[in-house]
Amino acid sequence: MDVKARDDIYTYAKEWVLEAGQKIRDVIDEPLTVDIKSNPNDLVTQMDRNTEKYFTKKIRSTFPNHNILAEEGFGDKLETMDGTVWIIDPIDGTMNFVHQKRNFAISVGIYQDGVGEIGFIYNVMEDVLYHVKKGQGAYKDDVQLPQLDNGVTLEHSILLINSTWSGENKRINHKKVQELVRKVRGTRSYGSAALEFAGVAEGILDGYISMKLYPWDFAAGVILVNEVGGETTQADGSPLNFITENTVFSGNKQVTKEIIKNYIELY
Ligand code: 2AM
Ligand code: CA
Ligand code: CA
Ligand code: CA
Repeated sequence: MDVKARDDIYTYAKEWVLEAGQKIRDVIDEPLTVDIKSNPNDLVTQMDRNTEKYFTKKIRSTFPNHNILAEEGFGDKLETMDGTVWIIDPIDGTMNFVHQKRNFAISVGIYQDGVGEIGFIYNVMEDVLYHVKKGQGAYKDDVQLPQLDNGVTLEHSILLINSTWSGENKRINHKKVQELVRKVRGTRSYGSAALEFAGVAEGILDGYISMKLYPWDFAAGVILVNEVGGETTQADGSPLNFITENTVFSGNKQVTKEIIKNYIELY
């Protein structure tokens, strides 16, 4: 992507992310309409939809040639990552948004022909913005994030792992996962994939495993983690697919290598 064009897109995107966050904070104490999607724990609110609509409207009027992939269905039906693609999760961590009124994020990743160029993860209630332009450093607000310490071993790691590994349809060796949980120093689960990626990029969490994420959950996070020298793949080590759901595995390269080699057994 041309440097001037990228700076231009970055500037608009940053302004929209911050403004969308402000709009959410403005109404955080007002009553919510909570609807159920695929199952009783899969929630969506009018703020998820309103925030997504805010982005799609801005993008379509400012960059009519760009494509949009977004969770709540106001984007485009994409079959490829050709061209400029905005991948948007208007509220990542909706359950936290509903139950806690915190610990959720706006996630925006911008890709050019499949290459991640710009990423934003905005912790709305903390007003903390993680942002990255590929090759120009990853930042938490104004502070540049250092490269990950690839010397951290599994014994000294904090691993993010959510309950998706336990699903009956997930063909993963549960015994191995138990061994892994015992091996690491500690486990965590925050309930917002985007904030979990941000924690990995910040180096305060060493690895992240989820057996089910969609492109909008990881689009920005992947760019952020790459920029600090980490890596993100599917759980078997193969590249992520941006068109469908994925198993996802992210972290410093030492930890991901060791986990994939010794602890992930997929059938
Ligand atoms: P969401 O809040 O945008 O839906 C929770 O562990 C993380 O998984 C959140 O990032 C959440 O994103 C995502 N998530 C929630 N329900 C999901 C589902 N049914 N399938 C895939 N990801 C889901
Ligand atoms: Ca959702
Ligand atoms: Ca999400
Ligand atoms: Ca969401």
